[in-house]
Amino acid sequence: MAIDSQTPLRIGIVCYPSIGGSGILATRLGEILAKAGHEVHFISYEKPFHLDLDIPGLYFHPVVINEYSLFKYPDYTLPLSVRIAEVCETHSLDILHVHYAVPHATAALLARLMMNGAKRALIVTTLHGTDTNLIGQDPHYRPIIKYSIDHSDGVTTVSQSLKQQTLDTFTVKPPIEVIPNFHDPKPARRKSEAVRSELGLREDETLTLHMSNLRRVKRVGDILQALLLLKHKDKLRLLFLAGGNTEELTSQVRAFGLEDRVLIRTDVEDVADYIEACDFGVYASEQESFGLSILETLSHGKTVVATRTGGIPEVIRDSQTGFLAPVAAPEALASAIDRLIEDPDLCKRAGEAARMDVLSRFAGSQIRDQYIAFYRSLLSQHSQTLSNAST
Ligand code: GMT
Repeated sequence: MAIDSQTPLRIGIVCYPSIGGSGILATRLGEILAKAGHEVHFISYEKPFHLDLDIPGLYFHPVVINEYSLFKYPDYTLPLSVRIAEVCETHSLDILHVHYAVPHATAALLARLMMNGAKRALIVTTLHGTDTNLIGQDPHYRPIIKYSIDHSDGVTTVSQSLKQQTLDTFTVKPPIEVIPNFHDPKPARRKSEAVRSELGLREDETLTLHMSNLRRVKRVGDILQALLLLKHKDKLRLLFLAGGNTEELTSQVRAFGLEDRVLIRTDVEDVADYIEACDFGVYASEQESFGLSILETLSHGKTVVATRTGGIPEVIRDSQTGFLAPVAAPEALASAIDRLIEDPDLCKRAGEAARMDVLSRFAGSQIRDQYIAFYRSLLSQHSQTLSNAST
């Protein structure tokens, strides 16, 4: 059956449910697709963090993983593919949108093999970075990543930079569509003064914020070194909203003698409260396909000092909405931070420009419509191919 431009779609979403850019993005996308009247089915080993199942048209299908002593290593891809096939058949999905080629697109392709005869959901694979710049470099995974990308019906990347990296890494067959991430800021629940007082900030202190799952690629040590190099070190406090293991960060802070300058919070749910309470953000990643935390910071009207790498220059307009520095150059980070401490008006102006820029380029409704248009164009090409084959 041909799907006209008004028919609501039935969409499956496969993502990692944990806190992390790709899972957050997939969750928010599913929610706004459901709010726009589409039927959305999440498939994962756990309910994605923050997924609001009270939204009509939104469903969650858990993947059950049993352990067998025969398997030395627990397997996820096979039960995931069985679940995908079940959900595709039971709910007649039009689109299966998988976040990551491996293992999600691979499982979707296996599911397709199992469903011979049933309506074929088109597989859309969104690459978030790891498939290309981490596992894509491993010869033991590379061929299956390329296979999973090549056999997807549509492929998207979250930035132009990741598209180029993907093309340089694999000679992939399907054209790649760039659809950036989005963020609609939530209002803070607490007043900034209350948050600053909870953090023990003096009135004249500037607060900068860094949010990430602390992995080596985030180079948080460079941020600490930048702090040591500041002219105005005594006026700045740095707040980490951290996921992952904070042990290494804590010992680095101690080794640098920065205990009175650095605050670390983990498992924070009311992120908006802390972003609203800060003056600007700071990010020192070595590689970042997009930088969803940066976008989140900018969306609250806070400018950002960050490294010029990957997709970051597509998110930040240098010297307008934020300030870019080379990777692994703490002195450049320090001079950008000093400038913002010295010139609070510049900090506020750049933050306001950032808020407006996010609204005009990265609003949820705009990016949702880009995905819907992409899904519909694939469906219409597919029905054209079927009708050509039958004549
Ligand atoms: O980098 C992370 O901490 C998480 C990772 C993920 O897989 O969720 O983030 C990747 O995807 C995000 C959403 O598209 C991007 O905003 C991040 O830039 C990207 N991380 C890297 O490229 C290192």
